[in-house]
Amino acid sequence: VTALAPLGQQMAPYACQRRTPLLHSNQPLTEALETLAEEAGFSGSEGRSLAFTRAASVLKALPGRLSALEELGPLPGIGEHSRRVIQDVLEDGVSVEVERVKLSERYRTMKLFTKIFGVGVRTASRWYQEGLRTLLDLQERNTKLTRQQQAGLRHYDDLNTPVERGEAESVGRTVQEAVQRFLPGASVTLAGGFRRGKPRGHDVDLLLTHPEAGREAGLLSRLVSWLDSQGLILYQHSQENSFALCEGPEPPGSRDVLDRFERCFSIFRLEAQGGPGAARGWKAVRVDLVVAPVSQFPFALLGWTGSRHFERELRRFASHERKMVLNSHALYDTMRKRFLPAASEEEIFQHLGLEYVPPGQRNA
Ligand code: 8DG
Ligand code: MN
Ligand code: MN
Repeated sequence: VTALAPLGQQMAPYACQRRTPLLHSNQPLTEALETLAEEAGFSGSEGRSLAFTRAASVLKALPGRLSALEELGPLPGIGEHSRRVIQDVLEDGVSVEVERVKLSERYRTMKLFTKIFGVGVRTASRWYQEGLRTLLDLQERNTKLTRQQQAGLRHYDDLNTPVERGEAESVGRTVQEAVQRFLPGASVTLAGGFRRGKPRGHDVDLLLTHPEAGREAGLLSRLVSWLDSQGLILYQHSQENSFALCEGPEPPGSRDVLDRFERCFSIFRLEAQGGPGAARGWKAVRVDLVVAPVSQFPFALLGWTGSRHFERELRRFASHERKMVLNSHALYDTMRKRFLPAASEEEIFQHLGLEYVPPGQRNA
């Protein structure tokens, strides 16, 4: 790319065809666009939300700092509205529209409520309509809460304090040691944002498997009971495996359904590592535990490494460009009517005819 060529000249249309590092040069622009994406999501405008997310994701993959809108050239995936926001931030340092959103009562309340573990946009929105505005309101008006939401509220501050990498590794070691008691040879892999190189995150995503097929069955419930008996679990909600590959060569269903591994959404009681929480001696940390049979492990690893936008783009690419269905269990070729097995993430990219993107470059 020469100095005169537009910065975005070589930009491929799908995020899974690009390398997106963790750190990039257009933070103020992507923050503005992601605020609007979030706000659109709060309003139930999924399409608009996706458009802002796509635009932000394109900027994250630019090789340098954008200083004028013209440098973008005719980039795919950046619409009129996003261009206007970019221009405002470039010219004035801020976008009036974004600042207005950030100050609005609705946005602030939705943010407060959706930061409760177990509260999604629909619930938060209903509470807002009912006139609730603060966490105290929820308690004083005896709002009906699920067990998960009660735990989320009880540990609100801890769960909204970022998990540091050291803490994530400590949780990983604890789980690894516990797993060895029940299933020697099983492995525990740190996925999610930490695998993409993030120094901190909102939870710890751990993927469990065993090199011999079938040995992993039943592992999760024994593991969680033991951790619980040790006083390490503050909340847990487990789900059994409901994926039936053995039912026959049915293609996976809808593209965006949650995967169906045996899994556990939990809150761990982590002994303090120093830093905030050290005075009290422990800190509540969100942990997702997922068990995959070894034949599905590469798909699970790819699916649970994220980012969410990178995953969405991989699936969109597979379906629109390759007539294949990708999820966290398998890759299915709808033309040849067969599953495409893979022993590594690299092989999945090969099946899709994509250049391999290492985890650290999936921060789309
Ligand atoms: P963060 O925790 O630091 O905020 O970032 P993250 O690690 O990228 O986000 P995440 O919300 O923990 O999601 C990690 C990946 O897990 C993401 O690519 C989506 C994937 N994932 C699934 N199924 C499910 C599911 O049922 N629930 C959640 N929360 N994530 C899932 O494949
Ligand atoms: Mn995560
Ligand atoms: Mn997670």
